[in-house]
Amino acid sequence: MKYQKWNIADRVSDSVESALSLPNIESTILYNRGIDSPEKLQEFLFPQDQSTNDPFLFEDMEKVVKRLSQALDNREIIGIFGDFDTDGLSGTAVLTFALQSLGSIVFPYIPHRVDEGHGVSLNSIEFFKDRGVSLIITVDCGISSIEEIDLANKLNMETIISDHHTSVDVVPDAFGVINPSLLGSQYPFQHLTGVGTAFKIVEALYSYLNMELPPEIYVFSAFGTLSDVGLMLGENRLLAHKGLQLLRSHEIIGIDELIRVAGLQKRRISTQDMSFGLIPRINAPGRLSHARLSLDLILSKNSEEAKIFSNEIEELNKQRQVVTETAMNEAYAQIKSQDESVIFVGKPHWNPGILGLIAGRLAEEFYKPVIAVSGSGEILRASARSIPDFNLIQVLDLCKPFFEKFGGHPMAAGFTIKRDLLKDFREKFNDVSFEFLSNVSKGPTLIVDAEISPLWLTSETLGFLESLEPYGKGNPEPTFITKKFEIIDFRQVGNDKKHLKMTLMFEGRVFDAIAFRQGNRVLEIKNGEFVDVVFKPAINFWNGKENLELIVDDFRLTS
Ligand SMILES: [Mn+2]
Repeated sequence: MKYQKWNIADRVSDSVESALSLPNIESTILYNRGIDSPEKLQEFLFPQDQSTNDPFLFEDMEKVVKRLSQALDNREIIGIFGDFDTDGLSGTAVLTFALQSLGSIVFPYIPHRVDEGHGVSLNSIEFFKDRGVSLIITVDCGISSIEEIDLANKLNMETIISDHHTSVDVVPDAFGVINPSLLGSQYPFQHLTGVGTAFKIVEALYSYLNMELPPEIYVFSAFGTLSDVGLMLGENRLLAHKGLQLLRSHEIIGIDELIRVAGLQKRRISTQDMSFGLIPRINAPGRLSHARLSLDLILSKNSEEAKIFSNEIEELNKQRQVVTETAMNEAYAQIKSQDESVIFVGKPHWNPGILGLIAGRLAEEFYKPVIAVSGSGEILRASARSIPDFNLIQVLDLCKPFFEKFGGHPMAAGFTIKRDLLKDFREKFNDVSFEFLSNVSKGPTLIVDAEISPLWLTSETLGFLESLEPYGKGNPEPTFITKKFEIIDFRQVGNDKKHLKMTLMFEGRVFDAIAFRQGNRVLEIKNGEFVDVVFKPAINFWNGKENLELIVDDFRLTS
């Protein structure tokens, strides 16, 4: 992408360098992530169980754990209701696996994305009742399901809510609520994900029963933690880090099958493999058919069955890619005729499950707020994605009378709207956005960790960079700049010549570089010219060989 501004961090002083006992570039990268003492360094590089918070700091945890242990003693049937994205699915897997391992009969329930939508569904309450459930636990949702939990109460089922979403209304009348974002929560780490919150319940229960947590619990937790764009520090970093490590070394039938169909190497699974390889596959069934398939795979204990599930998921993921690509091309055609400061795209036939993907990609590419709409009935569905400093929820809130339903975060939201109101809403949204956008910068800023010579990249320094994983918010993947690379070759690659591949030379050494989705910038460069390149180093496995490749964020001709 072409960035408006490059922001290159200063190198650290000698005193930081000697405090961390690491060379200057390494120290600079760590300092940029708030690490300035040996203690912080130790905790960051080797997150330990001891550094997590006591789960009993949640106000309701003690009574929740006692209730669960009573349910185990009385052989009660337990229902788990989880959201349909990777966070909710992995949280459902954590609770289901943990309780089944303790001998419980558990019925997990995942709602259909379009037919049932977010939050506890009335269908599920009936489903649980029919199966003799007496205790329901929600995962990654529930904090605004007042009516549904009232119904459960009426049918003599008790509910434990585990959620990490902030509630705007009154809290439902549940037996217990575990939620780090609850107003007045005493729990010290507010950034837990849905699965992280479910993990804390399991951690508390197992410690109450004096038992060790099975490795599966950590592995499942890593998925939701990495997929929900929470802060990748503190307990989230521990869960993702430990989960990844255990995944590399333990057999977990369902996940192993997913790794196989994705063509990844289990022993070297990285954050990127998770974010771009496994998590999109886990999300695919929920987008195109039913997320239940992914839960069945994650929890599968039979490799024949897991093979069938993972092949089905692979097929759905391929479909998801095709459907998204087609829709993206239709969206580009619509954008051509727009010059507003916000982007509207839509087609009646777009699958509602991919609207968020489309809006997200366009927002990133055009650096504008985007609304993607679909539906052929009277009620249309829409997903909206934003850019930093433009608070979608605030803007949409000013358009509230137009919506049937609406919700989300400052960066991502969704709503349903009557077809006849779409045109007026669009005008209103444009007007309101115009004011808000006057305070937002016109282009994104690229944050660069350090200027380096690419000769700095050795197996040793690449190993150091690997030790900083998992990346995420608060701990972004290290990004570097090298000035004055000579272009010795370049070409467009991929479908529709989407990407730009470059061969670059620096002090006599040659480097492969790829700029994803920047094929259209081919006219900016010529062989023999010099460019300043912002990139992330990556190791590429090809034909059994490891190659260094520079993943290019942006480039400019050297001035
Ligand atoms: Mn979540």
